[in-house]
Parts: sequence; structure tokens; C-alpha cells
Amino acid sequence: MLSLVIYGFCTLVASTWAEPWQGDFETEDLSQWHYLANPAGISVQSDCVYQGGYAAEITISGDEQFLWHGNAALNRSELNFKPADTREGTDVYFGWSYYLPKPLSSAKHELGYWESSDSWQQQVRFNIHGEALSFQSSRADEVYWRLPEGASAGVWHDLAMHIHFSSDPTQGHMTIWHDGEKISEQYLQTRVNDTDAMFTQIGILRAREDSTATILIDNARQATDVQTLLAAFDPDRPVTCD
Ligand SMILES: [Ca+2]
Repeated sequence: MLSLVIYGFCTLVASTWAEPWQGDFETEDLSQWHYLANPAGISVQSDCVYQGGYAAEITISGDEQFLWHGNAALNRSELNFKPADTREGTDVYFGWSYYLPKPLSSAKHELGYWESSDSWQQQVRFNIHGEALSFQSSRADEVYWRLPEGASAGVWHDLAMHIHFSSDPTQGHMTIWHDGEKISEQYLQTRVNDTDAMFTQIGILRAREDSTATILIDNARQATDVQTLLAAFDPDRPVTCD
């Protein structure tokens, strides 16, 4: 009996520690996020939101303030989230919503990716070219899939994913939903190595160009299971901002 009581207590504590994280901007600021990779272009606004009363707006151009550490080749402004546990064999349920007021240029824009702490290597990535969304292993030449209208302008889109973290490509896997529809379910390497924790960054990362790019971000969250995660995204809602 005592062991059952102790087990129950430990389970309660563990579930408390695993309390879901939200990056929904309902704090009216950017404090929910762990780090801002160039905050110059990031603000919180209430004119166009997916959830609650606030969402982030990220706007960058080729101007000097949007260069990363003065690197004339690199434009970025991104929100960083580092889950509490991404060790080998752990599962993370994560997603966010995004809105493009205008189509992005045909150049590659990195919408979101998973990268290793300390060794700073990207593992998997979502790209936007124009209004197309694609997903790939970051070091691969070919994408796993491409949705021609996955980043169409004037409507909120959702990305949700279940990641099983492993540096072994036969053990790691990802299931990805876009606008409520399962797009892919596959085994792949999801950690860079078996030591470094993984984090995600969301926003815009691109080679420098003169054009101005704007994206809205809302409703980012880590959930404890896939059902809870998908319940936070409703593809049937009218989600334009005209
Ligand atoms: Ca919100």
C-alpha cells in the first residue's frame, strides 16, 4: 500500500512538472518565450489573432537592424522555445499558428526548425517559398513534402507535430499535421546527437533581401499528448483578418 501511495505522489509531482507550455502572447508581451533571436522585428498586437486577444507580429526587411550579428548575408527575427526534456526517447507534442498578410517572396524563408543546444546544428526545418510550405531534414537537398498553398496569404494556418526524439534514424519519428490534416508520419533522425538538448525557433530566417516580410504567430504550445495538442487548433474556424 505504501508503495502505491508513493507511486501516486510521484505521478502527481511528475504531471505537475509536465504542465503544458503556451506561447500564445496572452501575457501581452514576449515573456513566455525563452529567447528572442533578434527582437528588433517582433511585437505583440491585437488586430489579427488566432486565439485569445493577442498574437505576435514579426516584420523584417534587408535593413541593418535585421541582420544577424551584422552578417550582411543573414536576415532574421525568431522566437525560441526550449522544451524541458528532449532526451533520447522522449516525446514532444508541439504546434503553432501562423498568418501571412501578403505572400512572402519566392526566396527561402525558414518558418521554424529544431536545432541542438551547444552544437548549434539544425536537424529538421519548415520552409516557406512564396505561398508553398515544405518540410525537410536540414542537411538534405530534397524535401520530404511540399504543400503549394501551405503558406497562402490571408488565412491562419496551423502546424502541429509529435516528435519522438532520437539521434538514431530508425528510432526517431515525427507525425505532422497541417490545418488539421495529417501530412506525414515517418521515421527520421530527430536529434543531432545523443547529448545536446533540442530547441525550436519560429519566425523568419532568410538570406538578406530588400523586400519586407511580415508573419503573425499565435497559439504556440506544448501539450502532454496528441489529442490535447490537436484540440487547440480548429481548422474549421473562420480565421481571416480582413
Ligand atoms: Ca493569442
